[in-house]
Amino acid sequence: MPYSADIDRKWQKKWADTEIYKFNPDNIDKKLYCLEMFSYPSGANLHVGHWYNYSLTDSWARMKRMQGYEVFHPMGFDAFGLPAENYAIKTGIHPEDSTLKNIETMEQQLKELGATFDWDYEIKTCMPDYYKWTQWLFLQLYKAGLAYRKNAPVNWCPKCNTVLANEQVINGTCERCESEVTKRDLTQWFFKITAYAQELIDKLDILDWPEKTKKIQTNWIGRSEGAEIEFQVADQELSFKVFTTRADTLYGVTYVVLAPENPLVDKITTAENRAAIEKYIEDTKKQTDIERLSTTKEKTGAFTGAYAVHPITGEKVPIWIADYVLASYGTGCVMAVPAHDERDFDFATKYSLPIKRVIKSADGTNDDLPFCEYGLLVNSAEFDGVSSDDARIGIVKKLEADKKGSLKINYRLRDWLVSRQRYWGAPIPVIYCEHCGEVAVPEKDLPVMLPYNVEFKPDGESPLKKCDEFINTVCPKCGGPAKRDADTLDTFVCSSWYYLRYPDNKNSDKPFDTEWINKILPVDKYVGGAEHAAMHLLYARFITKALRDLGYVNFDEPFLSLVHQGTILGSDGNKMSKSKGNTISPDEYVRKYGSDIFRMYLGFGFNYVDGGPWSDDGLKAISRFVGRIERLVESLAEQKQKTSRTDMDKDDKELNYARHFAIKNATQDTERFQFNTSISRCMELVNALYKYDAEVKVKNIKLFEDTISDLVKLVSPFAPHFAEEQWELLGYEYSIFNQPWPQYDDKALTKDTIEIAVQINGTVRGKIDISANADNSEAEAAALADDKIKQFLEGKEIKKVIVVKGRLVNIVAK
Ligand code: ANZ
Ligand code: ZN
Repeated sequence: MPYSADIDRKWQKKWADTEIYKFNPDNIDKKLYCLEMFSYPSGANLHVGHWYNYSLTDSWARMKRMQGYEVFHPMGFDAFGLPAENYAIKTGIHPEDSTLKNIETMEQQLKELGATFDWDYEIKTCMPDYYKWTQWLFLQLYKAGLAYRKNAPVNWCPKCNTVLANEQVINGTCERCESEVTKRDLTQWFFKITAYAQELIDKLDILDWPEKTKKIQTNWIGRSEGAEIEFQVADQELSFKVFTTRADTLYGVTYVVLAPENPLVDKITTAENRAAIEKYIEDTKKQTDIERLSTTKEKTGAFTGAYAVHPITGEKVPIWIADYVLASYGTGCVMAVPAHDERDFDFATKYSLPIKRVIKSADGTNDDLPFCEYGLLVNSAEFDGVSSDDARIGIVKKLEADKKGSLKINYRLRDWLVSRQRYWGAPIPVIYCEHCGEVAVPEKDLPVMLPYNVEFKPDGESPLKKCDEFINTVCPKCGGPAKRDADTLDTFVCSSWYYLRYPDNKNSDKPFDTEWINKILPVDKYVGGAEHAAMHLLYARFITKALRDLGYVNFDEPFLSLVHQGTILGSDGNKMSKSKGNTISPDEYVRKYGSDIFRMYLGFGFNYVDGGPWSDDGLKAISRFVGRIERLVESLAEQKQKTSRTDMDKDDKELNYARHFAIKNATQDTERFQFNTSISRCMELVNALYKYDAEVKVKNIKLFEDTISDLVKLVSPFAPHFAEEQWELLGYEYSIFNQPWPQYDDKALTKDTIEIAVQINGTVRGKIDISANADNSEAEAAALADDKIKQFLEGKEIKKVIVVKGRLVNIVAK
């Protein structure tokens, strides 16, 4: 029976009945934790992207399994969050109902894909037995001071009606709906990821991750080495610090700028400037940080009427506010040096503030320009002629001695905003009591259940606020009336620790058993989209480190090796989207060709990490390839009874070479997620087998069979159902996936004889086969013993023989 979807079903049933992919914890010494980023059950179907990620990572996992690893390969659903909620809002179906239904469909499809997932370890983050522990995680961070609430201007998406983390704002717009993001002052929960900023940079070194992703994280964390310098407010007992990376420009400060949000502004603003300052503060609120930092935006600001005292010269410089200074970075105060900073230059020019040059270029080329970046200091008695680099250190040292400044490292990374004004998420386990204030829900009272009967349509307030049965409670401390926190946790909190729950998903006493988790983690291979570089992948690293410091795990990093799959685009080269009508439905192809052909095509048609535009041309080639293997298996069956040889002649050696060449290279390529070339190697081996089958009359049947069986093993990761079927037809024991992966033999790959040319007086007169490691005298002897050469030499006297090792023998004769 030629391969079809029926064969998929046959083997899927057998795999399920025999529980072949069940993880065996007793075999932990050989463990290999292989994980794909789990999916949002937001739409109803698996799309090509899921197939691409899951089926090919499964291919990798299958090879590892055959190589003797005890592969832990779980699957689950990131089931809370905006996509599910928005889908529910659109369809009018309750998020829980739609989500659970979608999960069912997706589970079914994932099974049809034919992967090695051990479904016993499945998790769904929207279920109380999971989110109980998400809430537990929150409480651990809270107790450790790593979760805190503060009032802050936050990113607000008016369409999604919720706050967004900084990472979710892309060029000033919401990453989900692309609406323009505005700012709101709200009291929100944050996780203190900044406490780990340095380690999050440093430990990247030990990770086998794509360099680009490491770079994105490093940039997102944004370490900046500089100094904090203190300025006194003139005639007042007030002071503030600025953060600068250019202490060398200190002598060029002609004014200072505070962020409009800085609380000091209110204290120092003079009566006559107050109205203008207040208006400016209001205007600033309408803008996002990204807009404020835009270099093309015209600089604006307002004068407070107050002055600051220069820490070295004692000069008085005016204090301004301007939106180009962000409240959330550094100290929120800047010393302005218009001669050497472009933004300050624009600002000073606009408001006619003085510009004072204190650096000249080393070669004097741009000294008549209004500003230059680095060079030698001028106009600064003590540091005259000193280079920018040296002056930076010298000036900070001088300030340090006067207690007016110190070296300081800043990070661009902000704490992670985790509360959302939405329904479909894990409720935040905190209670507010009139007497006791903020009270954490005791762990024994977890989970704080998400109620079902809630008006979840968003109106800017947390839907849970209007749910009386949820919001009203009693204080765990004093028993008095109290209210629950009405916000839910960002879904990225659910996914920041899910890899820790999989291996112990049924534990009802703890989120996971530490001893067990320390054995099975870290994840050895993690595969998922590159778009998670600055969010999920950073959050998960942070949570692992926090749990390590709290004693729950003993490793530093959750994901040792990371691969990003590429994106499959529509055939028009655009991102697949329903509105463009360029989406590909895997289901149709799977029905028509079977899962394996679709899987193998995904592996063959693209470079895994690049992806590319869809085309189904290659599908037919894969279909033919599969048919060719089937015919080889049939041909072998027919010939098995025939007379056979057992020696290794030239043809046999050639086939054996092709076999071991394929094993070596396909293994290496699959290991590196280079599936396309791995499959090409298998195709080459099929060609070699066809040649052997057609040309060799009396075959070495054992060699023929062993080569076919190795071939079937090599393709088995990509076409698991098909390979299982061929394995059975070959008459071998179930299952191919319990077989060892083929090993290549280096000896078969070194050719034992080579052909070299024989020249007489510089003219090629013949070719001889000699042993590949023959030395010069053996080569010479072989050349002289050759009949044809002997004829040429008849009657001549040999004067000299020159051997070029491995290439030729030249005989000089007269
Ligand atoms: C004086 C100066 C002179 C500066 C000069 C630069 C060039 P990075 O590298 O990104 O850390 N700055 C400090 N805090 C700021 C804030 N809250 N909002 C906007 N800008 C701020 O940048 C540090 C530099 O950005 C600091 O060094 C400061 O300007 C500015 F020729 O101080 B500099
Ligand atoms: Zn109380």
